[in-house]
Amino acid sequence: MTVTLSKFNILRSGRFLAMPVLVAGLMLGSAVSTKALEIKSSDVHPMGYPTTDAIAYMSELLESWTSGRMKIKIFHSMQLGGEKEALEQVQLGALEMTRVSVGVVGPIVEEFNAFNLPYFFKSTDHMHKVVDGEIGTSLLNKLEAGGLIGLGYMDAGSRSFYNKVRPITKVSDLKGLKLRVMQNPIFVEMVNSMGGNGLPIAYNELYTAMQTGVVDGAENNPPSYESGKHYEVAGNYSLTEHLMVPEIFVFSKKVWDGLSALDQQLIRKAAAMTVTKERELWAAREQRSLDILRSKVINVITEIDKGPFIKATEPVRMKFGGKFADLIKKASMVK
Ligand code: GTR
Repeated sequence: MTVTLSKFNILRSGRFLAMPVLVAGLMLGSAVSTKALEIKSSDVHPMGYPTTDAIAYMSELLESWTSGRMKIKIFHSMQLGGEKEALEQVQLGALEMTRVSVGVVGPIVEEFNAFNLPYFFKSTDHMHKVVDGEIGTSLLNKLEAGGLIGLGYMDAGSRSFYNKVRPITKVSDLKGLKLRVMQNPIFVEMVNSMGGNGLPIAYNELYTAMQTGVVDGAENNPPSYESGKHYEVAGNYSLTEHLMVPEIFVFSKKVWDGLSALDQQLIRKAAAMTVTKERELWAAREQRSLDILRSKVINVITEIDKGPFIKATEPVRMKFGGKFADLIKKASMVK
């Protein structure tokens, strides 16, 4: 009698009420859909990186909610090649999901290039408010026309230059340096505007390109520079923080359209929780990567006067941002 009563009390307390409701919804779901679904998802990063670990968490959520009926198989560490190819595979429906940088999404939905402009976001907080708000949501929706379902934005910090020739402390230090960029013309012009030579190369070819001297260096955030061991071949890292490009994870519309409404809902719910998880993992990893780099006596240059870098890249913002003047204005007003 006492036991029954206390159970009843627990169920009545607001804190626990959500759980039975969710479970009931999911049980209804398994009655509706019994089709097993293994979602293949690719990432250029290894396991243990915030993005891959976040997708592993998403898999755990889906598995537990559906008693193993739905799960994600992660193809990490560039097993499926670069990001441009992964996006193409997802568009074709050969791959269900991928996590890529917004940097390579510009060629599919042009407006994403607003987020790819140098020194565009004012801070991480500003970026979160833009991508999580009306602007970010409307861009995710536009992906549908390109055969992709946008599931959410993840953090990727700020990108900075590294190279094996000399430390960059001022704009003129870029002169003549061959620097790899992501495959999007905006980034080539960004490097060129600062006096360097920007070369678009896929991420999976970058380490070798630096090692063999095809390029002198590249640019990325601390976790990628550290986890990709790029410091082994390009030891001068200067925190110019010229780009704050978010990550995105997308689902194949071709596959999505064949899923039950409930499965779509479960994926959306898991995706929202995955975004939060990745951002927590990211914050911790960014600091840890900088600590690891310093412990390896990598030349991390933090004292950079960003003013001249912002000025040098103004023509790039003018040239590529002109088309999205309204979006840019709206984003700059987001508080
Ligand atoms: C990383 C990002 C990857 C990839 C890579 C690159 O920061 O997480 O998705 O875009 O940069 O430079 O290609």
